[in-house]
Amino acid sequence: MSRAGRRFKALHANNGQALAGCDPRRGRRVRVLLLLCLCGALSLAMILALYLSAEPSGSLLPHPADLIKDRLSHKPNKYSVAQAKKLAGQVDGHRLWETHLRPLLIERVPGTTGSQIIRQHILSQLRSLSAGWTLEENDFVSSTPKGDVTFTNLLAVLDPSAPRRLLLACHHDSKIIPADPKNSKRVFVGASDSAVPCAIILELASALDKQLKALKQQRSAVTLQLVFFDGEEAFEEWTDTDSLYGSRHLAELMSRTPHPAGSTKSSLLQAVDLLVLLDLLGAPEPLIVNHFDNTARWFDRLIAAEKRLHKQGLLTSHPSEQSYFRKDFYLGPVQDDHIPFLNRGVPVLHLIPTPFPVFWHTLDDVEERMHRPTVENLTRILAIFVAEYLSL
Ligand code: 1BN
Ligand code: ZN
Repeated sequence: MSRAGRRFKALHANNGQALAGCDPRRGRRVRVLLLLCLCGALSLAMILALYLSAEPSGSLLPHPADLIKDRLSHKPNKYSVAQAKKLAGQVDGHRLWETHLRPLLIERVPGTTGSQIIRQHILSQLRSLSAGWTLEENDFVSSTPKGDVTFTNLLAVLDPSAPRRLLLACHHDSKIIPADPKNSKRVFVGASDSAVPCAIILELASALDKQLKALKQQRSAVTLQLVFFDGEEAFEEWTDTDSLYGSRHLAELMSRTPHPAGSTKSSLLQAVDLLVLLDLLGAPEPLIVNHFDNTARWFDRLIAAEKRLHKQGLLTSHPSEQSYFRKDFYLGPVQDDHIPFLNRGVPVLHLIPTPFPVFWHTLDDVEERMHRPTVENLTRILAIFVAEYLSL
């Protein structure tokens, strides 16, 4: 017999001797125990493997289906009379007009110096706040009837890592409209289209600054994002390709940006609870209707805020409790920056007056045609809406 064979035989014999010396029932119990230990170790290994193969930072990340569920079940924090009064009082009409709006009232055609000036103004206003916005200049080049143009969307997010976002948006570009042939200084400044909406959003950020700072510190599940689109206007005739340059670019970009970072399941677009788009605001007596059934309950919050502020005497030049936000008529949908988002399933509130102001796309869309009390009232209503949505 070889040495190896002898060794095997010896070991086998020893083993046999050891076992033979024990109680056979005890041997069975030891084997069962060993089997149970093995099963336990295998289960632990499988759990560990599943954990490691899951999304980065673990299985606590939201699933798209959960995001939709959370969005649909989202409850606003309905404010008391005293809270509404305090919030409305934080809106400063003078700051809105003098600080935010005035510098925007210049020509702002994409790719021009005017555009660069007003973008710096928007960014510097947001930088001056204490909430700590994360700012981004989203540049891209697109082919237009006037050749290749560089566009820049401006994005401001309070907490980029929050699972969900409320988006407030407007467009910062102005349409190319020839100056008055009799007075070359009379150029198109698009006061309602859309300098005033941009100023309203800046004033909301200023008025709610303290509360937004606290919201960020709480690491709330829903955060606020501000979007100032470039290139909403057509360079020539409005077509699918000559219009909405910035919103088409951003909706596409957000749809292919994983969110949270590294996720393979959900995108930044799916993180959008609601897109609130402001356009053509500033003229007196705007009639703003609800365009979408799936956001009707949010439109109702605007109606409720308008009624409440009216009853409290916190709106000026406001004849009846339901003057602006109306459910009693409808003139049809309007093309605008919400379309690329709507087409991808994002819930939208489109806050645009219908009919349009009479001076729409004319050189008369100027500061003098704007109605300061209306702009201030709309900002107060929106302040309540945003504060209730985010539970500020
Ligand atoms: C809104 C403000 N729009 C342009 N400036 C969009 C629009 C374009 C709406 C053409 C209707 C017709
Ligand atoms: Zn326009």
